[in-house]
Amino acid sequence: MKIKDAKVFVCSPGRNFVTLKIYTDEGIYGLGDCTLNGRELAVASYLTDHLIPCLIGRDPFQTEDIWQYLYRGAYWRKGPVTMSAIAAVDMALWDIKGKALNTPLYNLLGGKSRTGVMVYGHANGRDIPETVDEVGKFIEMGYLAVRAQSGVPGLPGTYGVSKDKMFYEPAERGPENVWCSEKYLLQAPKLFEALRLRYGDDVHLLHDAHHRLTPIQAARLGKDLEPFHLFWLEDAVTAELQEGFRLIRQHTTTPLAVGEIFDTVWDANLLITEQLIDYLRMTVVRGGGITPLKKIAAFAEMYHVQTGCHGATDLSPVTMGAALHFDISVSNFGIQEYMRHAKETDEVFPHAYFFKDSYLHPGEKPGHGVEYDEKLAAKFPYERAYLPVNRKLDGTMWNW
Ligand code: KDG
Ligand code: MG
Repeated sequence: MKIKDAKVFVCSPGRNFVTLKIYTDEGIYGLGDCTLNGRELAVASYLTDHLIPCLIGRDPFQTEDIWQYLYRGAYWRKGPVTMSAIAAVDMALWDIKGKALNTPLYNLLGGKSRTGVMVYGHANGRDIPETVDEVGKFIEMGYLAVRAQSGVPGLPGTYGVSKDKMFYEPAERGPENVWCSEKYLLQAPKLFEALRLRYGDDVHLLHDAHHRLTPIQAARLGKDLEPFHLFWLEDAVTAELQEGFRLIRQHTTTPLAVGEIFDTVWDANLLITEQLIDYLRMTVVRGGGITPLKKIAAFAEMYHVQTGCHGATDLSPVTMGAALHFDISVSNFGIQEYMRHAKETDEVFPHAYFFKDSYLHPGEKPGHGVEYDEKLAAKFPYERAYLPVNRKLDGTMWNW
């Protein structure tokens, strides 16, 4: 079998998505996601102008060699544009393999290690009472784990809080956001105290600080949250300085998750080998595809670090499908994020995965089980988009 052609599609059914389709001379094709929120066209160009010409004529079963060729062979390594583009190629090739062998992708990754994939949903509210009620809606739907984000008194809005509830854009650009760590640090523990009072100890609760704290502030938050035994505290600090996590770890037993923006294992090398984190958030699209993610999971397993793939709505259903096959097969799976996509998105990307009896299941279709309706997608042209920005109360630019 040979790769005959490949095309990149950009569409916006509710939000932007970039999809790669690789065609073979035997009529089988594969799909990959390379959506990079706010920088979509850069990845599309990297694929069209640089990677696709190198793929033609190659054997699509050679996932390892093709990955090495695109990564090592470029000389220029890493970076979200490069790695998202390589990820799309890798996802599409694994999809082709599954289709050619007529088997779901998980069978090529070691087979099922569990019956279903535990996921967490996103609950948000303008204040604590509203957030507590929203968490209840997910528990009623059968979720075993819920992420809770609440508005902070004195701040007009904050990360993860939207007027929309079940379906919302996690990175909606509006007026510039305003941030105050001191106000937030007073509020967050009260939210989790209220949640434990209402729902008891069984439900897993998660929280995302979205890169806004310093290590010592994160240590304080982790300590204050200990009585409410979170499943994880995510992205408490920006993680360019991996050593910063030593400081957090010294002070708290709250489990730590990080890595949704990491693009190779080198972003997490120290975090893993020093056991400074509990969950690694890298997912298939950002981490360069299934080929490297399998290796990273095996490496993390040696250091008691579990997986916790990013699954916000800016990752397309193709990434979700591929991630679920990965999740169900790796032995050190922890949890999978699951923000439901809008109806238009699901219609453009019909998929085999489904939520049933509290778990998400990848389905039994050959490959990753996600399709792309090109005709329908053409009705939703690309719309330029940027992620939000954040400033402190005095106007200083801060991390969003
Ligand atoms: O594009 C950015 C989003 O994917 C991100 O803000 C969502 O932090 C996020 C999460 O945990 O889902
Ligand atoms: Mg996050």
